[in-house]
Amino acid sequence: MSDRISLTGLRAQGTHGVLDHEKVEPQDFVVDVDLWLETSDAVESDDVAQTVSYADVADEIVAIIEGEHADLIETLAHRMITRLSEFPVDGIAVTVHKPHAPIPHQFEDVSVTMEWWRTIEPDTYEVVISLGSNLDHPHIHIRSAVEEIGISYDVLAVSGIYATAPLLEEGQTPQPNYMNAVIMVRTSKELEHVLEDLQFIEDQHGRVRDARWGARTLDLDIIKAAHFASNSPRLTIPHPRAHLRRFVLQPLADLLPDLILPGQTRTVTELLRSLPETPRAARLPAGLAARQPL
Ligand code: A4P
Ligand code: MG
Repeated sequence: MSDRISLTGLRAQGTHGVLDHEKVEPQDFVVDVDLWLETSDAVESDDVAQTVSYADVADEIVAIIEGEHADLIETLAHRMITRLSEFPVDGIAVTVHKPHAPIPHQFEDVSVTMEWWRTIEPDTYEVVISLGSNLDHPHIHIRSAVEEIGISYDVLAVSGIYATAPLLEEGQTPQPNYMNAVIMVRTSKELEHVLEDLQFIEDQHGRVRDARWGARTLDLDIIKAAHFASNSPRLTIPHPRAHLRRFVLQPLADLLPDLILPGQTRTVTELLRSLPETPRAARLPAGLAARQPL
C-alpha cells in the first residue's frame, strides 16, 4: 500500500524564463507536490524520521525555485523530481505553476506537471546448472542446451565441455563416455520454474527416464541456487552429490574454482584435488567443444 503526502500552493520567487527581464527580475513560482510512500512504520512509531518530512520537501523545492536559472518550468519540475526521488518515496507528481508568465493575454495560470515512479527491480539470483549427455552426439546436445537455456535466462558463464568416464552403479551395463559442462545463469524466476524449464529442455532433447543413472541424451541438474536449500525429492538443493563428482567439479572449476559449495568446507579446486584420479575428465578442444568461448 502506498500513502500520499500532498503539499500545495508552495510559493517562492525565482528568475526563470526565456525572456531577458525574467532572468533578472524575480517572479512567483507556485508548486504542488504529491509524494507516494509507505507510512506504516511512521504510524507505528509516530516518529518523523520514519517518513518524509514535508518541511524538508518544502526546503528542497524552494531551494530549486530560488536557485540556478532555468529557461523552462519543465526544467524546474525535472530538477524537483530528481531531488525528491532521493527521499524514500515510491512515486512523485510535481506541478510547477507560473502565474505571471509573460503571456500577452488574460489567463489564470500556466503550469507543467511531471510524474515519476520508482521502478522496482525484481530480485534476481544466480543458479549453477550441470549438463550431462552420453547419447546421440553428446557435445551437440550440450551446446544446443546452453543456447536454449540462454533464451530465457541471463547466462553469466559457461564452462568448457569435458569428456568424462561414466560413473555407474555397481554391476550396471557399460555406457558411452559422457560430455559434461556447467552453466551459471541469473534469473528472477522461482526455482521451481527453473526446474520445470530444465526438464522441458531435457524432454525436447528426447530424454528418456528409465533406469537410474541410465544413458541419457541430456541431463540438467541444479547444483546450487544462491542461498536456497531444499530437501524434497523433487528438488534437492544444493545437489547432494555434486561435491563428490569430477564430472561436475571439473567444469565448475572453470567458472568458480574458489567456490565453497553449501555444506562443504573446501573449495571446488580442493575437492577436485581430493578425488581419486579416475574416472578421468578431459576438456574437449575448444573448436570441437564450442562456438562460444566455452
Ligand atoms: N531432482 C531433485 N533435485 C534436483 C536437482 N537439484 N536438479 C529431481 C535437478 N533435478 C532434481 O532426475 C530425477 C528427479 O530428480 C527429477 O524428477 C527431479 O525432480 P533425473 O534427471 O530424471 O534423474 P537422474 O539425473 O538420473 O538422477 P540423479 O540421481 O540426479 O543422477 P545424477 O546424480 O545426475 O547422475 N557419469 C558421468 N561421467 N557424467 C554424468 O553426467 N550422470 C549420472 C547421473 C551418472 N553418471 C554420470 C553422469
Ligand atoms: Mg538429473
